[in-house]
Amino acid sequence: MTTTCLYLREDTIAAPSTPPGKGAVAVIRVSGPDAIALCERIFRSRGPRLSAQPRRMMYGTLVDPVTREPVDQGLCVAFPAPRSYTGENLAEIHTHGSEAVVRQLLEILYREGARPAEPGEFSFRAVRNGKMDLAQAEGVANLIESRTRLARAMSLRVLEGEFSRDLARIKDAVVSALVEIETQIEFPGEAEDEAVVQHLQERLQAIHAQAEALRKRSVREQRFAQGIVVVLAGRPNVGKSSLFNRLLGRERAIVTPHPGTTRDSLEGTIELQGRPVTLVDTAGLRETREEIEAIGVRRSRELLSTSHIVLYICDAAGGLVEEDRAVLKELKNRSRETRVVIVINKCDIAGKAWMPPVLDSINDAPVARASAVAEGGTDELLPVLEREVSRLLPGEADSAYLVSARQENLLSTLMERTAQAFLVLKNNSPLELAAVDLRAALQAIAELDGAQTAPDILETIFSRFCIGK
Ligand SMILES: Nc1nc2c(ncn2[C@@H]2O[C@H](COP(=O)(O)OP(=O)(O)OP(=O)(O)O)[C@@H](O)[C@H]2O)c(=O)[nH]1
Ligand SMILES: [Mg+2]
Repeated sequence: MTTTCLYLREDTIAAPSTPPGKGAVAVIRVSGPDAIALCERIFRSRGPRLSAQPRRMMYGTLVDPVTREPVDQGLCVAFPAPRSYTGENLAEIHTHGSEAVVRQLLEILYREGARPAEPGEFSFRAVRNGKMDLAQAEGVANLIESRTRLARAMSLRVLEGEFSRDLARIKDAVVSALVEIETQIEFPGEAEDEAVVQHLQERLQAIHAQAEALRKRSVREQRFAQGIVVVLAGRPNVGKSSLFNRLLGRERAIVTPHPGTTRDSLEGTIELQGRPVTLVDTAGLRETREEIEAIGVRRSRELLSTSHIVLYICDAAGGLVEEDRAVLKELKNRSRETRVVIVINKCDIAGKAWMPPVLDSINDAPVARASAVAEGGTDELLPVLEREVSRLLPGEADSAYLVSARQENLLSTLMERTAQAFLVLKNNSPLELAAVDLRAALQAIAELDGAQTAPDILETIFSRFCIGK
């Protein structure tokens, strides 16, 4: 039986909600039709039964109902359906944070009829029972994984339903436009047609603007988990490690006048305008027979195409040479998404008034002068880097949403299809074509809010969650 089948069952599930290992407290969650009755069988307290005191913590002893052996003392609370996280009967058992206690209680629960929960199955049930939509559930997963204040705020906004409300507004507008288009298709030839079509065109333009705004507010979660990755690369001795240290604000990497100083890549994290950035210093790119350096060079090349931004450094004396152009050309072929900034370092030697020789534009990369040693040496570079970083983590962080790659793709589809529908009307093409686009837009919305998401996709989404959530 596949996991998908398990997700779709309506039985009673149980799982630890706290991470494994020792801790002050461990929490076990049980959800499903028998959840509360099951906990009543193993929880003995002096007070009333669990079901008689919903949503109130009770103190008592957890007992194996078969052997009557006490397992631990703890707290129990019942959340009868529908007022629970999952929308089903749900109970929580709070025990001492001991692996032995948790293991034994789970064994008892499974023996007494509960099934081990799949990852994210509690949240899956919350979605199934209309407690939240799929977008909100993904917000929960992102919130749990948040490592920065910004990422947390952006996930919470999704979890609280702000994203879903924006989406619902677009959905309503698309549905009513589609109804109107279909009416036009069915009853053509009325006198006021032209005005109606004109009006529809304006509406579709507005819908597209809304979809575009939502897409722009949404930032992919990977970029926050790790930060924007900025790799400093270039030939040996151009000052990569010196600039790395300068941007980092401390002497992290070794700097010497000898080419080939850096062998291995080094990472450091900074924040640029509140956005997390991981700087990576790399070994200088050159042909070498030296074994360790050669490995470093290979690693540098790999890092280039997996980074978000490359600061490609040359020095003011040498500028960009043929080898540099070859590296940048290869990079362009390997990774279309990587942004390149060309940095001309050691401008202090060339003198303040020095301007780079006209560089023919390579990969449309912006060029910034710098000096790793002079005062104000990063004044030109920093704003360029900040601009590139903010392009990747766009929007005011205060109003942005953190989304998954899947959601990002669906939002792009929504944006493209609404644009298409608008163009169909603008170009006086057959209305049927606009209807096709709008239906595709609705499909994307349905996959975003979970109204219509295929079981295998649901499985992939929820398997990202921890067990017990
Ligand atoms: N005058 C001047 N010297 C610099 C500047 N940046 C680096 N240097 C010097 O250039 C030499 C090489 O600097 P590194 O930072 O080690 O260069 P690198 O690109 O990391 O070199 P590898 O690790 O060998 O690839 C050192 O002697 C630095 O002090 C600069 O902006 N101005
Ligand atoms: Mg170096």
